[in-house]
Amino acid sequence: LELFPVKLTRSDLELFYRGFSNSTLWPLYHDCVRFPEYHRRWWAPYVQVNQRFARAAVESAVPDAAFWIHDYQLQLVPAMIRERRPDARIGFFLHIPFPPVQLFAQMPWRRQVLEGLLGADVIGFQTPQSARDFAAAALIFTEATGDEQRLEFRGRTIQVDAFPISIDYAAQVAMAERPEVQARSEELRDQLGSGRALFLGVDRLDYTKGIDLRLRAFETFLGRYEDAAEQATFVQVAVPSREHVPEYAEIRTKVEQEVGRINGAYGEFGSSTVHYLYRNLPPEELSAYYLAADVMVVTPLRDGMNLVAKEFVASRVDGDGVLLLSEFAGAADELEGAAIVNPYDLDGIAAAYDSCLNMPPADRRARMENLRCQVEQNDVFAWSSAFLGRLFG
Ligand code: ADQ
Repeated sequence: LELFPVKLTRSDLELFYRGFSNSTLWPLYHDCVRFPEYHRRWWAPYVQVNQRFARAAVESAVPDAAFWIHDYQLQLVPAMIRERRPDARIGFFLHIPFPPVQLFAQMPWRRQVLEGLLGADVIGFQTPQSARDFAAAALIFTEATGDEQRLEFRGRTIQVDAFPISIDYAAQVAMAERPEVQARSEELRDQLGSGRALFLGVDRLDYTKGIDLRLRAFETFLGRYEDAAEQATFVQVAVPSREHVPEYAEIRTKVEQEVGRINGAYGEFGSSTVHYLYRNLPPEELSAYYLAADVMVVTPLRDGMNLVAKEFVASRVDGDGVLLLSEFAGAADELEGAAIVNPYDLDGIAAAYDSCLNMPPADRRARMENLRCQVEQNDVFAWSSAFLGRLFG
């Protein structure tokens, strides 16, 4: 494998990355849970950086190379490569949701973005809904014709479909089976104190992940159910992310205030009710946390897929543990056996915390077995074969 870096300047980082990619596209594509900003001074660098990637890809590729372009930062690259290599096979995969037409319509450069993507032969999404939303937008805002799965555009046929991404299941299992990971998991459980249930959240610290709301729901849960504070602990592991984007600084403050408030009200000397780690953890350590949890709480307001949910499932080599999953994560389309919640419904989440804790062990195990089968069969290798099979098929 050879890598060819494409250099970004400080100004690209500001305008292309923090600006157009993460303050325009990211919120727009996640249900506008924050206000997307539209600035011409961000759009121009987005076009330029995409040009630079397209040029670098073509220059480093052998004559009959195929191209596989990933994610929202590079949506113009397919058409830019197509211009230079009209006969190339080009695939594009979007890792985040594609928004409904009513929201996508906001974007001043909607036609250009769609035409950029339509340079590909296969355009892949995480869910059938995103694939449908994209096709609908292309039919409305460009001269493309066709249906949800096959579009005709400027004399070419473009296939549109869902390819739900996944994880390396076998590698995750092997890690969870390592004696030092098992020992670490035991140690984490011991530190909690006997009989205490562990709720776990693991996310990039992003406002789409619903971390603040799930903590507020935990506060509601503690207030509503007798002895809940003695029986349950919440561990939230949050990876620092996009700290220079103002909305990310804001969500961090919100989460940290919530943690402080819960511990102020419910913590005891020497034992907190919520444990909050703002850092990256090594994969083995993360695996030990997954293995130690009673309830894995994955409640994004909107998420393309969510690999944490799948990593948790694969790590449960003991066949136990409950996955509480937002209906707005792509993973909810696939993962039958998870307990599903509406991440906006605080009372609903609080009630789900209680029912997850009290789920009969046989039910819990049956659900987990079902979940593990699904992730095992649909691992990341199945995902890439499905996509590439379509591209070369
Ligand atoms: P993300 O939004 O980053 O990905 P996710 O799919 O959950 O979300 O992946 C997060 C990754 O970060 C996981 O592999 C997880 O193990 C790791 N991670 C989380 N917390 C960590 C910590 N404290 N320390 C170390 N590692 C940590 C985007 C989309 C998703 C989509 C993926 C893949 O937003 O919807 O599933 O791409 O397509």
